[in-house]
Amino acid sequence: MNKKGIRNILLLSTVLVFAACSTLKKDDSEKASTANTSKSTDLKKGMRPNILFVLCDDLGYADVGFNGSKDIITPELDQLAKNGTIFTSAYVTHPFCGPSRAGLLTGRYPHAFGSQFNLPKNSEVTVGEGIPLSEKFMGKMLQESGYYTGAVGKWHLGAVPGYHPNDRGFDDFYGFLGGGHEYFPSYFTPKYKKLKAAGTKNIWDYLTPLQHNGKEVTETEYITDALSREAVRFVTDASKKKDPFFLYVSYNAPHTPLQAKEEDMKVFKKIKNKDRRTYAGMVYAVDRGVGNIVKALKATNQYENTLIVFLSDNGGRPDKGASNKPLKGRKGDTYEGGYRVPMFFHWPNNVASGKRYNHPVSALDFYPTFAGLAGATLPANNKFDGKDIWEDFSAGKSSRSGEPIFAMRHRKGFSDVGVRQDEWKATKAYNSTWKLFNIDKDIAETKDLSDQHPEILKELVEKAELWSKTHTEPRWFDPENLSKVWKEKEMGKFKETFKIK
Ligand SMILES: [Ca+2]
Repeated sequence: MNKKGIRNILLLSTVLVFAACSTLKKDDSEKASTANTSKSTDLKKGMRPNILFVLCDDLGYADVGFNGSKDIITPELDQLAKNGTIFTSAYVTHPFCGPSRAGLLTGRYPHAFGSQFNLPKNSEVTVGEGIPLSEKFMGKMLQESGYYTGAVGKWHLGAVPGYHPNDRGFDDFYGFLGGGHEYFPSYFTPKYKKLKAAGTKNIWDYLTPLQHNGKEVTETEYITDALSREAVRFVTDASKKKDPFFLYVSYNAPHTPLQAKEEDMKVFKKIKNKDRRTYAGMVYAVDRGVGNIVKALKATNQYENTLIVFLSDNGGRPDKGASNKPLKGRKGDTYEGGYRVPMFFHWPNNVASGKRYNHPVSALDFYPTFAGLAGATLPANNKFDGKDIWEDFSAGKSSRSGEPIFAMRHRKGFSDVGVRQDEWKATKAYNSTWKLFNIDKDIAETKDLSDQHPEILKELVEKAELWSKTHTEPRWFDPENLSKVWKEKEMGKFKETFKIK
């Protein structure tokens, strides 16, 4: 029997054994959910797939074909989603960029290590640090287990030595260190040179040259195309190595500035609104890029043994061309539109094709899940907030029955909170009172059920309050003047936050 056949039988039998066990012992799920276990380790020993992780920036829930977009077409992503499993209730750890990425790559809520705000612009001078070194990044964990690791695109997790992607577990890095970038080199390169020649200090991150492993490069392509090209290069290089690869492709698209290629905008002539048309062109460029990476995987005979994960780092901005429909709210919110994102898994013969997985999952789950698939060891010094979902996901079961997923965003003088648990969602947003929704029946958060189910609201709010005790003081603020409000209002004490009425 060939390797693939053995793998299929192994997978099927473990799924069956697990399904049988779960009906016998009720407390199994509790045992299996212990944060630091890595239950797919035995399941997958010796398989160690490549992991291609594609992250978009500020992509709206409704802005890909596989999630129902009618005007933006994404044929390559749709093909992968169709041959894989779509997650309809996938949450990131924060409704905006930096903390969301910090949570994703560390497997821990960013509030636990003071990274609940974005690193402000030019953080190399304004902050001078990055995500604390107490956190072992996912790239490092996989690198130590023998993976060849790469990061392409936006970093936003520290722009000084020690915090650079190459220092945090990525063998190869091509991209930029700030929170975003201009898209056309024909615009940003001369502008940067002019400022540099004039002796300007601290030139804005969005204009600085891209780099490869710390060395400045002269990029000539539209940035999304450039990042896709580099991902193809990495995948091709990786095919010559004996170990599997982990590639983190972190597109800055379709984050602002809204800039698309003419040819991509032409595809969307029918879209009247110019922002939406431009945004559509930007998403289309990502789609083309993913298509090219998939072609490279096939050409190098790695497609069959690569887990492809696609998601967005937070919700979209409707004021900048995005749509999160039918979700309420937008980037930055603890309404669903802020941090529930489009996502799929694709892996031939290992991830069910043509399926939807509707149970809630968190971006925190990637760390332990990937560790399980890689047979890697989870660092012992930290408590991981997510779980290895592989077996439950494969069996179509929830991984966190009765357990919540949190989000908290600090605003000027108050904090917004979201708590998702099973079919329930409790939200406190924009300084209003707490509300409760049955999110399975009411995805748009329209019917407040807090009067009908006060005990459920109480349980979720108490859990969120308990969670808030694990937070530490922010290491930096964005905007920086928020530090004043933070102190004056004693925001770290959450005095009003968990009062229900
Ligand atoms: Ca973002």
